Amino acid sequence: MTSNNFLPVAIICAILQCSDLSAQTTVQKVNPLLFLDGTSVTVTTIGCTLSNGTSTTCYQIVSTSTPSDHTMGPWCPSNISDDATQGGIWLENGSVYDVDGAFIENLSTFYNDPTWQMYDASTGEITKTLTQADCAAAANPNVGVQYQNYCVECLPSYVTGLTQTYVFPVTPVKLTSSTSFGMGPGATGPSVRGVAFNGVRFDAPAPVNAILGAYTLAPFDDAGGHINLAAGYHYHAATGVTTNINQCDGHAPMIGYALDGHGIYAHENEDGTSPTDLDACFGHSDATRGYHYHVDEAGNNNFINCIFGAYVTASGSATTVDADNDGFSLLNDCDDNNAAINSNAVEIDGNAIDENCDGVFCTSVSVTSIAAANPIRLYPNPMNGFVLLNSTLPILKVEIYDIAGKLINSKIAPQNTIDVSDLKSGNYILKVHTKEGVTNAQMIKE
Ligand SMILES: [Ca+2]
Ligand SMILES: [Ca+2]
Ligand SMILES: [Ca+2]
Ligand SMILES: [Ca+2]
Ligand SMILES: [Zn+2]
Ligand SMILES: [Zn+2]
Repeated sequence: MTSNNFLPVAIICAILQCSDLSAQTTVQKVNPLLFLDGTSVTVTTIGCTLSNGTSTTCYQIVSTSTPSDHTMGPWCPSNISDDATQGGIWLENGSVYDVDGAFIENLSTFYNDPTWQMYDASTGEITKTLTQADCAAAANPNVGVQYQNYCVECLPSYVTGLTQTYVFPVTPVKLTSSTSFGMGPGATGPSVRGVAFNGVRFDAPAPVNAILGAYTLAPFDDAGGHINLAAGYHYHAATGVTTNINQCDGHAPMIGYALDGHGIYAHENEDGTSPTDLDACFGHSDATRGYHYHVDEAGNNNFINCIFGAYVTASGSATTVDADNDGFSLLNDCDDNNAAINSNAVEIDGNAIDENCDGVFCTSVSVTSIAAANPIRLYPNPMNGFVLLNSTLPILKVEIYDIAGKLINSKIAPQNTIDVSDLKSGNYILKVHTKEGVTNAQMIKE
């Protein structure tokens, strides 16, 4: 055989798109350990059948749709004098608007329609749903005239006891063609887009036109979520409030999993750019993450457009497996086919492998502070107005120190949200006290 029989590498690569080959061959499994511990999310392993006919193993997530990493609400302000902290957001035409009192006051101008009058002109009081019956009646596209000009908010207390179940293949399978989401013309796939690490779903776009057509407004909170009586709390926009897993290479942070088991990442990379090579579903591949999605911009009331992976069509009975015999069952192992990968493994830099199953492919990421007993996650980081703390233990006290070690502020028994809007730009150390001890976390204020 002579070298004439070989096509020059450049030509082969032009045909096969060599640069994509390694990206296409990387397949990242679903990591069950990334779902936030607690009572609101339960993960089990079950047998399942995928849309391509394959029988395989799946993770089943049962969620109460109660985020443990941020508070829910507020949605509707009470008076047109209220500021943005007393209301949520509205998504219109690609932009995110604060639903403060002024937004409600100006609705007739905003939508150029004098029928909008959602407040009492003499008191400034905003007309909003006040009971579960109001919520049920007004959060309905065929809302009656009596609920026109209502700001609709359904409260968490209306949906206690509700659970949602989501099933992901442990190993995602990319198909040669995409599946459109359910509930649309010609659609066969699921309707839910994916699930955040807190167990709350990324839902189909909110039916904004029907909502507006009824002269109602059903705002989202600052995390992009609101409640309906059937689905409970759910997201329509990714605003960066839920748990982010920051990447080692500046790629957009991971925010959850799509229902086909492929990872979902934020819209923007750390430098503010967004990928330019996304397919029709909003997915692409790289050598580290394999095939994955980037969500749409928050203002578009959208996450991803379709799925390219096989989705679960039937689920079977519970399984417990420790296929690689490393002492970590599939439920607690991010790769149950490799005994060198588990929560006790040592992270190795410079590869696309998350050896220790913490969701990060390298030894250090600036925004995650790990103490042995109690990892504390801060996000967003850098932040501007507030910081959210994710701790597995109740937080007793948080102290904020400047870089010189001077105590700036101390908060006793805070909720998971701390207002840092009064801090100057710069680096700070947070000392987070729990009954198990103190964890230091670095925080950057923009
Ligand atoms: Ca194992
Ligand atoms: Ca393993
Ligand atoms: Ca890791
Ligand atoms: Ca690694
Ligand atoms: Zn909704
Ligand atoms: Zn990407």
